Amino acid sequence: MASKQTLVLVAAALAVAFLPALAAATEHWVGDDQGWKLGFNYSAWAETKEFKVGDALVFKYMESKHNVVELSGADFAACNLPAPASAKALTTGQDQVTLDEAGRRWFACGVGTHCQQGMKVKINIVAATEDAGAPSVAPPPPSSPAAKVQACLAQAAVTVTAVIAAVFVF
Ligand SMILES: *[C@@H]1O[C@H](CO)[C@@H](O)[C@H](O)[C@H]1NC(C)=O
Ligand SMILES: [Cu+2]
Repeated sequence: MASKQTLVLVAAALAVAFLPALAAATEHWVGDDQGWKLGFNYSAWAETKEFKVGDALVFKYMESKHNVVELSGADFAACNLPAPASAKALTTGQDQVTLDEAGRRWFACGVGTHCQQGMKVKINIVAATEDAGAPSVAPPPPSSPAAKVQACLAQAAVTVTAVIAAVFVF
């Protein structure tokens, strides 16, 4: 019996721990449906997004035409690219980059003069918890059914945890 209660407690605790994380992680398709290409303003694109620790970037492009290189801020500004054929370039045509810590990261296309032509993007990554109160990142009010269900689940998990904890204590 005790083990059953323990299982329930563990399940509830896991639900509480992971629901917010699942809700928060976002995959940002760079350029949205336009992908990674010439003639697109990625600075303007990045300004409309919020990048949080745990999110990921996905660069989607034709691998014969472009690639992705990560640069320092100074190299980014000057479009100083790594040596050609550098192993640093991402070249699959659908490259995923996890944003695993807060700070700035700089990416560009390493082909020809694409970087000079504006095929570059600076990403500002904020801590996942730091901005919870900011209006621009507040979760939408639970108007959608999915959000309601999620809010409900989280609340239920908290309640279950509290009840079980009470059972253990008393
Ligand atoms: C891209 O957008 C940014 C921000 O909206 C703007 O400042 C910049 O001039 C644009 N660049 C080009 C090449 O249009
Ligand atoms: Cu390119």
